[in-house]
Amino acid sequence: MKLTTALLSVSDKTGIVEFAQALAARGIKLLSTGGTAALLKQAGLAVTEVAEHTGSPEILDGRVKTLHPKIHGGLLGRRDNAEHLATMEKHGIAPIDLLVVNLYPFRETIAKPNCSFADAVENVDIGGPAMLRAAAKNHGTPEGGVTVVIDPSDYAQVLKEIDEFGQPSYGLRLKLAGKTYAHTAAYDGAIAQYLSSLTEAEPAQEAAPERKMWADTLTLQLQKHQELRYGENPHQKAAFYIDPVRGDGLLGNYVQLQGKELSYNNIADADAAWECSRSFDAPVCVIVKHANPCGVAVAETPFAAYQKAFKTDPTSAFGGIIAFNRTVDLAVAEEVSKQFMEVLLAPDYTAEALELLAAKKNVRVLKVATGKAQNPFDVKRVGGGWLVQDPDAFDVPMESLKVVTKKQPTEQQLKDLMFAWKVAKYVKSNAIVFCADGMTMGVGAGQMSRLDSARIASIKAEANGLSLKNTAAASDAFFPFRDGLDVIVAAGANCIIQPGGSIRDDEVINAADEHGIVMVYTGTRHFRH
Ligand code: 93A
Repeated sequence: MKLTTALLSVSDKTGIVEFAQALAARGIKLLSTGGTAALLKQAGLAVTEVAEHTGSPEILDGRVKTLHPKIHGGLLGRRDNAEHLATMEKHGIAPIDLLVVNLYPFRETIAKPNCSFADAVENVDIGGPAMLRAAAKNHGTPEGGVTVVIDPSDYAQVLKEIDEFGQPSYGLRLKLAGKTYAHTAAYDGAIAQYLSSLTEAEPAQEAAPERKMWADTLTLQLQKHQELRYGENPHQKAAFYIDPVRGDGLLGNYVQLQGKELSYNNIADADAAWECSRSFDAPVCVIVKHANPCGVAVAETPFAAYQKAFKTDPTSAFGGIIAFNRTVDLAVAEEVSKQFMEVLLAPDYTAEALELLAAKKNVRVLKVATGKAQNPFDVKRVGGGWLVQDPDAFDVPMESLKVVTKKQPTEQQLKDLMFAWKVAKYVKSNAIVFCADGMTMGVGAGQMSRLDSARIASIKAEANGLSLKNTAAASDAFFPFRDGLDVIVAAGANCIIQPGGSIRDDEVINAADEHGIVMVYTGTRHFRH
């Protein structure tokens, strides 16, 4: 089948003139709506306006431009159905083989700080999605069908296949049809989300309406980034999707320089390591196993940071994910290569470091973006739904710490406490973290009782030959009783940081005073599940 007619109606006019020129050069007739037609005519192209084609003018401020049987019949009539073709002939409906549409910029409009309700509503495209859905439905059969294009980055491929086959292949038509419905679904989702975020009466006002923090409807537009060999376990199928609208996570923010394909668990752990490492300003090394840091340290250099972080728990670090917030040079690459690691993350690598790492073919080496931006929200799947929350983006400033014991902290203790607190935020609850001199000395993670997390942290420290004497300890949430604190002090800590807020705070403060240690409150907790 040869393409005869294309309809072009685009708000984002990127590349449209060149694309239309290429279509015209291939003898394809161009139909177009007002603004698009004007632009194409300006470029010297022969274009028939949709209004002229249908015999109906654009009316109602452009709200009705393409909603006409001559357009929708041209898009929907089946090319392999004699009755359809006869009906089209009878009503003077010419087939439209190629539809190029992108929609009124609804999302961009409502993202503007002063967007009025009227502006938002006028940017709800009706005719565009109707045509898109019609064309995508009629993508046809291997013999022929309608090609639908919403994304200027697909123009080149469409032209290539027209040249090769006379019309885009069935495979491409199918793919573009799927992409189109994903797009219209997300578009309508954004409108639903906007409308359901408005608090009553607002629509009548001229000013930008006030929106609820959490709309009644939430839409996520996810794009498949990569298929994974399997999920958390080999019997689970899995894929990695990115959120192109809001994505600020690891997804979409890394380049894999070498190594085996990332696995499901690699991505989850790498994300945890990356999140933690980029929350530090000083050179840091974070080693993660099963989503928990098993060694974190800051130092003058990434090399020294790694040596310290590794010492925390060399056994757990085996097969871990290692993240840096500084360039990895040859010395660091040599040092980390002494152990078995799954993934290495850093903002950059020197050429010598990469050369050395190349010998370790299996190690996945990722170059990651730095900076402190966060995902705008966290999502967690539960039976029958999703839990959605703000990310835990709060970092307590040192000035806000409240000393609750008789004993005041030294400057060094304050530094250690702040470090311990920062790390505890990235350890699964219940989290107890012992630190000294910018290094984790014992990490107790993910226990159902805070007391057990404290015990585990000290058992691990001992097993790794580290003394907890005069360390700083962080607890991600308050102590419900004094017993957890007693265990921490018995292990050797001389200062503790915790949120406070238990009904037994007095009992816990008295215990700290009794032990003659320092305790500071943050006022915020960092549960992480
Ligand atoms: O207002 S509409 O919903 N009514 C329509 O019938 C219609 N047909 C196409 N908007 C409509 N469009 C949209 O106009 C397209 O989706 C495209 O975004 C835009 C292109 O208009 P112009 O060519 O005048 O710039």
